[in-house]
Amino acid sequence: PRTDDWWRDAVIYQVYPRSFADGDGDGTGDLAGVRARLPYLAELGVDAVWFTPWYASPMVDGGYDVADYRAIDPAFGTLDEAEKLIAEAAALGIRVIVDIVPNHVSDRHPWFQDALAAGPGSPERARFHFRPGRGENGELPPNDWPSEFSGTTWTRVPDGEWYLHLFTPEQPDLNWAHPEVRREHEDILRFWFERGVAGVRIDSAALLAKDPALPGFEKGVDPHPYVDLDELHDIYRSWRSIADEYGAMFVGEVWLPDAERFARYLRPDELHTAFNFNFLTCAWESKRLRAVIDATLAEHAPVGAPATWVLCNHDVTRTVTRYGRTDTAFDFATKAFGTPTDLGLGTRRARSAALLTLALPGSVYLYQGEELGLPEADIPRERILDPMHFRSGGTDPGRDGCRVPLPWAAEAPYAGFGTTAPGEPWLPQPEDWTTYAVDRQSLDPASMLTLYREALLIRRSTRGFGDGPMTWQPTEDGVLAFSRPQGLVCVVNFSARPVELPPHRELILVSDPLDDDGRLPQDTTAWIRV
Ligand code: TEU
Repeated sequence: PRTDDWWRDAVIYQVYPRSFADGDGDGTGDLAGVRARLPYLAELGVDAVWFTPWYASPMVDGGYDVADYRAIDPAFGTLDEAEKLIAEAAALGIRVIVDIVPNHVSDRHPWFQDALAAGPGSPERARFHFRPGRGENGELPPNDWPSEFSGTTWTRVPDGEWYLHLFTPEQPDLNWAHPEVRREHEDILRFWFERGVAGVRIDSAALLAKDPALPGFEKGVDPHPYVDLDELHDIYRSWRSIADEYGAMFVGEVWLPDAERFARYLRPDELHTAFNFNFLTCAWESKRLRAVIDATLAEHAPVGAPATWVLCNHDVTRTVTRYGRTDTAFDFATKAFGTPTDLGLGTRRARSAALLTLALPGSVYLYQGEELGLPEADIPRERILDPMHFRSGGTDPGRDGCRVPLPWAAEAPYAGFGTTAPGEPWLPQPEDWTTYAVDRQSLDPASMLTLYREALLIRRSTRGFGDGPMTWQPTEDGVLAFSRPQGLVCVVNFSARPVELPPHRELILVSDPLDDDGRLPQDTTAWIRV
């Protein structure tokens, strides 16, 4: 692999360790499982793997509640195994990205335990946001901030003080105005860079800093009391200088629809990249997608950062399910149980979207199972573990439906989730999961997996995809076409009218077969050379 700015056009595969592969047969994915499946990732052709948190954690929020940032959770393995994994991946040309969760810690983290024990006014409490309550006896929370997962953001401790948590009560927010909080995270970054990781994903990257007055929403949200505060940029500048010592990269989880504010995180001395959620949430619709692509490229160009293209992750409805719905846009607020979906249509669109995404300039994120065309699973209510579900009062299905253990082998128990011994997966796999199994798809030239393997091979071996400019070609309504360097053209037909491809073109790859007249059908993408 290239050692220079590899991340500018990389394909980065997201592993959710709990659900990727289970090496010890206890039904929970682990590092042994990942190590056993590294050849699969190499064959798929990805440049890097991003691991969602693998640290010691009570797993209240799938590991985003970290008790020790320098230890691997025992359910996943050991630090020694993580180091072996990083080395084995490197030997296959795959880089490792870890997930840092700076906004909060687990309530089991020693700092929070110390803060509880030390009491009001103590230096231990100063690392968090502890406040007296309002009302005569302090029985009301200090302000009215709503949690990211619905409900309040404040929990009261026995001595009467309240602490802030933007997510669950088991995830107390750190006070980023405290120098020890900054120092600790700089140490954690070095700890992982020293162990050979090539990059860091920054969780909830726009939420860390809070207005110290903690003004309630009744005072308005302009400026917002905790989203996108200016102080963040100073933090990321110092992080960048540490990453530069190691030649490592950052990808920020920056949920900010405003293009100008978003781009500030990507200035040359801040984060290298950030997830493009405007692309993820966009409907499958030609005009809107083109507008998002144009806005994305326009906002990245002035800061010199590459765009990222993301269709799916561990927080959102899986792509084939979303694209099979009447409303194909993604919105946390409208997520509901039992929304009808046409999986055939969704799959067709997801295939088309895969080739569109992989032809755009920048880096691409692929969430485990996306390459298998997995749908969102219906998790029986009594098996749901995601706190987002409970905190919504049971109305939101939560995120477990996109976190179901992967199917590897159609004939094996639990679809081969266990690499050495079968164990009942921590989330139930749907009945038809075996139809998506890796071994079955590997033998099927028309499978989603085969399409991804072919597309990634072509992308890697063809200069012109990934890096470099793109130019829109004139098309009819409902069709997008753009050219890349070396005469490569990507054509996407969203419309019911079949599209004639130019004569004398070489067809490189197509997401579904051309029609009998050699035209591109609806919801199909072609890569051609003219
Ligand atoms: O998600 C943060 C985030 O994206 C939320 O603010 C998002 O808006 C929310 O899911 C919907 O309201 C990250 C992780 O990706 C997620 O899995 C964690 O649960 C969360 O941080 C807390 O660490």
